[in-house]
Amino acid sequence: MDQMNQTVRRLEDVVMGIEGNGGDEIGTLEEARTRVESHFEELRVRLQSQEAAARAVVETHARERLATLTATQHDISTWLAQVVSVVVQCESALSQDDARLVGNGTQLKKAIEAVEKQHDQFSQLSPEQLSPDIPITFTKDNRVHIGPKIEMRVVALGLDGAGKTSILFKLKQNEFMSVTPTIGFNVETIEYKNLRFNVWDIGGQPKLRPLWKHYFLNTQAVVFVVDSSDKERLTEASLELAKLVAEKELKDAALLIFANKQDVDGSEGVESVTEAVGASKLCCSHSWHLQGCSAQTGAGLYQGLDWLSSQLVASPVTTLN
Ligand code: G3D
Repeated sequence: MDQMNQTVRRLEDVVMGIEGNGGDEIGTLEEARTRVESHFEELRVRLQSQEAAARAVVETHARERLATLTATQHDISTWLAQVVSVVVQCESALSQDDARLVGNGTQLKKAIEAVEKQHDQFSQLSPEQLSPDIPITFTKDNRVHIGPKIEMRVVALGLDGAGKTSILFKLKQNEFMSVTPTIGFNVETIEYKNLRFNVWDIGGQPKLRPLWKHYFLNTQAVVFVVDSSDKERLTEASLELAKLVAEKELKDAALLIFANKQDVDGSEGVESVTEAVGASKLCCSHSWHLQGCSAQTGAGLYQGLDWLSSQLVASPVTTLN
């Protein structure tokens, strides 16, 4: 009976702990409610400021475009007036006698040349300039991007010989090239769907690795390349990966690990590379993905880029009129 009474008292305490005593003591339910409210209040405040920033970007974009269009309209009106005046000059020249026509010839030619030059300028207006569309894309952190392509800064890292440069060449030119080791860095731009990846391929030799951190500022994604056929160096790769994920400047960067050289006989598969480099444990603070690939055949490379774009872009390009 004692035990049962004790348990009943404890349960009463727990109920009171949850509900509060109706007086000064607030129960844990009320505390939890307050935490939920303040969490969503914070989200609302953050969303409101992100919305304000996005609106400002759109407004500025529209204002600048309208100002440019008005200036162009004005230029075209001036140009039209010049064309009319040149046409009138030409017509009156037709009724002149030959001697006067020859005398005025140089002057007329100059006027026509000036008009032709301006014509070149206006005929070069791009389809985007002649379209009212405002192509908007939202990034995952709710920033708005206007334009056909979103730029993404990516660094490609990994041990020397892992295949960074070969992957880049394959994506860039769609051909596997024999490469010379990267001494400093290569920068390549890879266009894929509505993204433009500016990729910094940084040399992976041990003496160059301390320099990697100088490339991290504003990096949105890291592509870490592992040679799946070089089992002996998987531990070394894992140590370098551990240093990368600990870098403050990369804390928000998405991490794509390419398990490269899958075409080589006897190379480690995706699961054993994941295990050997300890990816699940090391990378848990980042959004990460390990993709098997081959720079030689191209297999897996675009799946990797698809994953990267899904990490950056919240919605596909939409067009507003
Ligand atoms: P790095 O830029 O990471 O240092 P590289 O690496 O791109 O220079 O590649 C190192 C070597 O691996 C190169 O061979 C390259 O041809 C080869 N390689 C890269 N990717 C693959 C792949 O997917 N499959 C195969 N079979 N080989 C690959 P060499 O002989 O030129 O040193």
